[in-house]
Amino acid sequence: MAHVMWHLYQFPICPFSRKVRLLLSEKGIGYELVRENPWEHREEFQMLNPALRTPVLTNPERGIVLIDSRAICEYFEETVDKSPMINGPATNRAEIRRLVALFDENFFASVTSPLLEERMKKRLIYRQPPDGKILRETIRLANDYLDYVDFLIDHRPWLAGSTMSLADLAAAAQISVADYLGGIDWSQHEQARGWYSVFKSRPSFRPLLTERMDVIQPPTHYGDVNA
Ligand SMILES: N[C@@H](CCC(=O)N[C@@H](CS)C(=O)NCC(=O)O)C(=O)O
Repeated sequence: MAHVMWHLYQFPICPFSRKVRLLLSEKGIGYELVRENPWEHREEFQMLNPALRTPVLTNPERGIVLIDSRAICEYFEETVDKSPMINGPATNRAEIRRLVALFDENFFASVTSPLLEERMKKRLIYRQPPDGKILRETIRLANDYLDYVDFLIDHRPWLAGSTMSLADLAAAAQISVADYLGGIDWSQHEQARGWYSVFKSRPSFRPLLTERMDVIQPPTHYGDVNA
């Protein structure tokens, strides 16, 4: 691997860190992981990012600190030509950005965030059982998003158009975390499953699928590239 100069502060099932990791790998940029549980409010981390959120990407040699997955992705999109991820004519770039926002904002708020709360934070921080009613509701909402992915993939090879883009990376990052936390029922979603299985076998995705959160285990199909 090339000389590593980037350090990514993250935890294994942070969806925004996953999006950044997918983008860095697709662009061929080496990085090292630094494990950070943002809810622990570590003082050094708070000095780095007062918002106390992951991902944070630093380059100590060059004195660079990048914060917020969108800012980070756009930084590399603007500085590295390889594998453009917000590409095509302006209308296509707008479509990519629409779908990135749909997954980063809406899917995260309705599905990933409640799953992280119920299955991870209640276990690790509050020592409480998950709320079954909330879990059922998130699975139902995730299903609506997968219906929409089925619809998109019926009309185009990739989510935003004819080539892979940041929209695919953002969606796969959120969906993979929801899948890890048992929030995805793939049974009725042939097109979404086909699109996702292409991702699962990409070299950029493989390392993510083998990492585990202590205590919280994913369902058996999660890491299986043939599932
Ligand atoms: N808009 C931010 C969102 C980052 C975010 O919400 N990160 C979560 C983890 S997935 C976090 O650090 N939450 C603080 C906490 O859990 O205490 C981005 O795109 O980077």
